[in-house]
Amino acid sequence: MNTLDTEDRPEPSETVSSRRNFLKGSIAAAAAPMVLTSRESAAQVPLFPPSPPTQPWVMELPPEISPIEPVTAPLDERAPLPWANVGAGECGRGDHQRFQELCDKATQRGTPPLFYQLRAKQNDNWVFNPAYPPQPVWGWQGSDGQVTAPGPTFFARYGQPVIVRISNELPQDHQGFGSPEISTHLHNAHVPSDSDGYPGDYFSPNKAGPTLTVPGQWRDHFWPNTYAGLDQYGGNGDFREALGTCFYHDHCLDFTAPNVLMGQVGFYLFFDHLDSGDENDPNPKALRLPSHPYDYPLALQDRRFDADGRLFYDQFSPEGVVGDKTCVNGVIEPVLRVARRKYRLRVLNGGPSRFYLLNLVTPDGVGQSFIRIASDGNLLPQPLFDQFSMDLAPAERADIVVDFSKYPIGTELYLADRYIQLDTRGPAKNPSAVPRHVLKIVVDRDPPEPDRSRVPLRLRPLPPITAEEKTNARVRRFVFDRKGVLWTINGQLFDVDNPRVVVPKGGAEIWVLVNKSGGWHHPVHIHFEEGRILGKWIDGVRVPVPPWERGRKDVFVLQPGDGIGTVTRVFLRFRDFEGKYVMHCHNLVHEDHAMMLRWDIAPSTV
Ligand SMILES: [Cu+2]
Repeated sequence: MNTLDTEDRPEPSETVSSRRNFLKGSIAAAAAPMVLTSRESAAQVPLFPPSPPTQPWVMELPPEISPIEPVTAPLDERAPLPWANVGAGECGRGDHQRFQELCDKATQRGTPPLFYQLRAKQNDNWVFNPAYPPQPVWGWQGSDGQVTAPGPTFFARYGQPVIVRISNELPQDHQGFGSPEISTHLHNAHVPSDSDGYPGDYFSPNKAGPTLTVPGQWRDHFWPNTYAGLDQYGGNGDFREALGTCFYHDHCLDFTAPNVLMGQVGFYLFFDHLDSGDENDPNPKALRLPSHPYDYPLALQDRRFDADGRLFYDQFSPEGVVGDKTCVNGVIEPVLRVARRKYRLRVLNGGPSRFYLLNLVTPDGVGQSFIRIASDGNLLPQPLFDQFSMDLAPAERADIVVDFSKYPIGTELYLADRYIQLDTRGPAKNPSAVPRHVLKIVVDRDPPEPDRSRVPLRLRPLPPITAEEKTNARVRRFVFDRKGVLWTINGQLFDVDNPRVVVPKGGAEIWVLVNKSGGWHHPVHIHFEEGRILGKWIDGVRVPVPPWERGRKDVFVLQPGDGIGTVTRVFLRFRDFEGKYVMHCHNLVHEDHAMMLRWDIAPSTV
């Protein structure tokens, strides 16, 4: 395969490979971290000056979101193909797996594949807050022509595949942090390897990642919107494996954190016959959860700004920069106006590094209850009533239902964070007594129609795991640690070209995730299929798995222990597709500094 090695990449990528090589060298050379605070130190010292003051509660979020619309697929030489159309400007990706089969099946069902265009573009005049100057972000342009960061939200339906043509129109002469090559990952969706946004699959008009053959202006992603278990369940998959709240984000090798900070994130919501997105659905099986426009995604992202109010980041520091401002859907301290009725709020920690302990509070700090219905985008088997907080590590999601009908018009509430976090190692043990408000919610109207939505006592059942499956599962152990100034898994850095683990297609395994890096939290994300936590141990003592972690998850938060460390056992299946995937720390700073592992699904020999 004619690959372009990272060593061949021109500026700014040469800087990267030099950085990587420099840091690799420093592992052997440096017995102790050079620029870092001691990893054993529990002290939290701010490494960077705080962001300048902002003007809170001035910017308004739109009262409802508008999903991206599909467009007509071109019928000319740029028509979507299962293989890379390099002659028409596509980068040299792998062939789409099961493309014809899944598209034909969907067409027979009366839901033929949809085609979308998503263009990564710079918006020169993004306003994070009125106190800061308009400045460039790397957003997405969808069907409405606006370039926004986060990008447009997809409403996807299980059983109806999509082909998303992502074009890279970012300024290729970019200076500063971030690198204008992209590889877009649809977080944990059941997606074939060629469309998973593998870190080595980054592309631009003149650069190709090491796992692509040639550069290109654009790239088609085949997202089949299929449940896991295609081959076991008559080609349709297992509806118990559905995702709901999902997001797409850049996964470019070495540059995920700065590229995500620059804006390369957007929501992707899945619906099916149960979670149908219609609270008036006459289908008796439909859950009828609060639906659009009362279904609202909220992406929280930590960012830091310099003295002039410009986005700041140090991409060469293996400790990165923790943001002290929390953007909600791209703006700081915005207002969301809601009607007096139930809402489904889909809260995403979009990273890169901050953890949140979120409460819904009155202006004088009184906690308000809500119902939690999903973790990491997966509906729980039963709703959790009377919840007051959500603990969200980078990439974790919580779907909650809040009933605003109990508040009079004019009520003001806040979504507030109570974690204290001064660096990227994770939050301090004791949360703050004083909540930090990140979003103001104003109950400002009665709904125009009666609220027929509900939260049923049963949501989505969990797929069973048999005792036999657990007994037969191969067990692998992965230790997340630190070596010199970089981050490692089982003592090794990320190797983009070679799998460290090869699993058989159709198999099931137990992965034991161990955190020995004293003081550092690692929210570990395993691509492809959701896992189930079988058990957790802190310093050798088994601890209960909280109810919101007892469903399917794709992020496993490895907290630090005070002694020998923490252990989480996860049951995973690997079905339907083949090829390369990754497991990595979703503290994007750790990911960029090599805490990532390539694992491949090999064809089943059975
Ligand atoms: Cu980490």
